Amino acid sequence: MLSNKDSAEPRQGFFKKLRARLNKGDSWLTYDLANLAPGGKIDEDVIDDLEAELVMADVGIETTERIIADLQKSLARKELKDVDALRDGLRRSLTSILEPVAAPLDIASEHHPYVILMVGVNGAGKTTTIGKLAKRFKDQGLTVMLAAGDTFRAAAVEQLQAWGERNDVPVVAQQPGADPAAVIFDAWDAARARDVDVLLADTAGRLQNQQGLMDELAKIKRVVGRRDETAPHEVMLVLDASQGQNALVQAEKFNEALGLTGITVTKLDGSAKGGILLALADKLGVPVRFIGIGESADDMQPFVAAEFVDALLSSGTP
Ligand SMILES: Nc1nc2c(ncn2[C@@H]2O[C@H](COP(=O)(O)OP(=O)(O)OP(=O)(O)O)[C@@H](O)[C@H]2O)c(=O)[nH]1
Ligand SMILES: [Mg+2]
Repeated sequence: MLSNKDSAEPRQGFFKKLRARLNKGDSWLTYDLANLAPGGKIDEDVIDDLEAELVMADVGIETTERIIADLQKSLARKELKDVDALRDGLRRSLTSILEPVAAPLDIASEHHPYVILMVGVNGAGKTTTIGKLAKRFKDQGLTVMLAAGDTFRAAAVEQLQAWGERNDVPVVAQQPGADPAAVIFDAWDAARARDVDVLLADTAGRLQNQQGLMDELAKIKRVVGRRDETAPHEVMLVLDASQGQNALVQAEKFNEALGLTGITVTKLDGSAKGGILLALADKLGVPVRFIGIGESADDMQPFVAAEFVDALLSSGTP
């Protein structure tokens, strides 16, 4: 197995940026914790207020209930003596929800090429994520090829080619309007001929309720499978965190249509509070591979549950 190796240093820098950028540096959880319990005493009222905060932060009602039930048990056992104890309880609960989906993407070397099919709604960050991944894989010593499977949007091919040039990786493209399945099929042949390690396939954005376009993705998946029945090895959904609970609906529908194997959550640097990751983990259970906190290639790193919870619980100014 060739794995995604990350040195500690960029990781530290990423955590600082994540903490500073998530919800614009405002730690809604800790800020509110101190405010919710001004006298420092934790009681049912504080837990009720916290419940409302979690729901508003995109955690969703059912997942919030799960977290609140955990805290109520601790309260009944008289374990929540003060705000610190409440924060520790929250940390345990959030980590236990996120830990199971924090499974890094492993590029298995027996698949040549290892095919990653990128899907998602318009503007979620698919093409940018491909560019960032191309750089990451190249830096790890893997050879990479990109397939311009978005033949629909006028500038999509140029956008992918720009990432290809920047990272010095080849891009397989056809004319606008070409059948995306054919583009990706041909790209597979080119990748195999050149003994490329990873083939990253872009697709056009589409809404989860556009049945014809969802069927098109299923076709792409089938067609790639004709060359290598184990491909695509990763069907990765890209989700824009600022879409809140709607991102969960997207994830459920794309999962039904395609059987997702991984998710990348982008735009955690905007107004997003990040609660959507808890909802995704709890309700869907598909591994969250990467999180994105900006437009540059360094602004995306593998998802680490404990680190993310730390960013939620600590304020932006260390
Ligand atoms: N702030 C921020 N912007 C991002 C992030 N990821 C992507 N973007 C920006 O989001 C915009 C859309 O990204 P694309 O990669 O073109 O999205 P797409 O899913 O390929 O879009 P379509 O091909 O139109 O469906 C671009 O301006 C990106 O730079 C992120 O993590 N943070
Ligand atoms: Mg795109």
